[in-house]
Amino acid sequence: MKYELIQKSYEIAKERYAGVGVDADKALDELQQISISIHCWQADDVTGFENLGNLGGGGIQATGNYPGKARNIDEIRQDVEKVLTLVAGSHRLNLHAIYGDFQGKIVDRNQIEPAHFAGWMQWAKEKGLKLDFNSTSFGHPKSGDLTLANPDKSIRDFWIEHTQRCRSISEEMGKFQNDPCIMNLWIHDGSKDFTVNRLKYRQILEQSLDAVFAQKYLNMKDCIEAKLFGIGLESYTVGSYDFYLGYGAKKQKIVTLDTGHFHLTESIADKISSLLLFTPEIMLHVSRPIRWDSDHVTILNDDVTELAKEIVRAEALDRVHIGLDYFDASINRIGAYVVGIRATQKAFLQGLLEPITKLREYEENGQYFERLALLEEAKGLPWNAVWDYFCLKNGIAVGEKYIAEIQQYEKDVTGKRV
Ligand code: RNT
Ligand code: ZN
Repeated sequence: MKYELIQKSYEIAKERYAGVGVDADKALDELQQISISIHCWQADDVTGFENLGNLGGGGIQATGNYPGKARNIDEIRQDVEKVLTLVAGSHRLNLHAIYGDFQGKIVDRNQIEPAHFAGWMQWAKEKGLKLDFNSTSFGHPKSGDLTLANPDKSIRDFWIEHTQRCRSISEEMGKFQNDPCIMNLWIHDGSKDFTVNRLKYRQILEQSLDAVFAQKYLNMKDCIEAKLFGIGLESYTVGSYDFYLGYGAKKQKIVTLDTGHFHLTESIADKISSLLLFTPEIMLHVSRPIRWDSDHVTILNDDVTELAKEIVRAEALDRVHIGLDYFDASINRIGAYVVGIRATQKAFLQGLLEPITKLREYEENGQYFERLALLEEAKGLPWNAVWDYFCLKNGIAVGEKYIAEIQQYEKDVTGKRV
């Protein structure tokens, strides 16, 4: 599409939006400010770079064997750098503890240190990225079914030590980048079958978390992620939503909402306004569950747009951290990133372009037909012309143009990884 055409389409769209009381220029400025925390683990199917021998455990699973996955730190960085050329805005990279620079050495999880992430910090700074972090409970000889909630003190202490170290690494990252590092804590702890001591494991987890969070930090923020169930751990999840919502509200921790971690008919969007009242901030893991927590690539669907709209409606963009969490090993992984990031941005753009003043007015007047009609009409307003202009303004591929760029990268780079 020609430059002038995109520009012209935008001018027309802008006028159309002005007609329903929406300032498209302002929406563009706000979209520009939205950072997405890009998960590093789509690049290599959640493998990481430890030299410990992954013994499984953890209830998550990447499926597919599309060629070209990143095999080392340099390749992940190269892939992320490619992704950044195809998306607008300034973003963050979300690392897991298993992605440290261990230099071929065996560094167990209770031995990791900020030094193992110094290279990441330096590189991120050069690329204008901020870092976020995650402790890693899965894929380790001591993972089993229970980590922080394990009644065996030696195993539990191992994971407490790991998680404490992750917090201190996050603190160093936050200091280094002069912006708080958001550290997510998700553990898979649970049980395959009927569990009769449900309270016991939750009590243990509460105590472990208290120990983990005892140290106060200024340059990192903690968030805790609940889940409905994991593979092989279907009957009982120690860290359920009730558990973490309760813990988060009581201890003022950020609760992470992974869009794949709830019953499939549950609205994640509806949780935003409640969490905002009782917890300090919100962390999102935007994903796409198909029949279960399948971690398909995020796309622009109703779930994601509703979520984005609720955040914008609540004027909570400064209290919500937007992260992605999916891992599809069956398609081009760079493509998976770009589709998911762009979809998330489009969803927020739609939220920012919502004729909210008029909608609220209708609602307050009890004009429910009018509210419904405007919601319907708003779906068809020319948001995509605004989106194209956003891409143009940022000097990145407009529309489907990025497909060819990714194909080229596959030819030149990922396709040669065997
Ligand atoms: C698992 C959680 C968790 C992980 C990552 C790798 O169900 O969603 O966030 O996906 O930590
Ligand atoms: Zn998640």
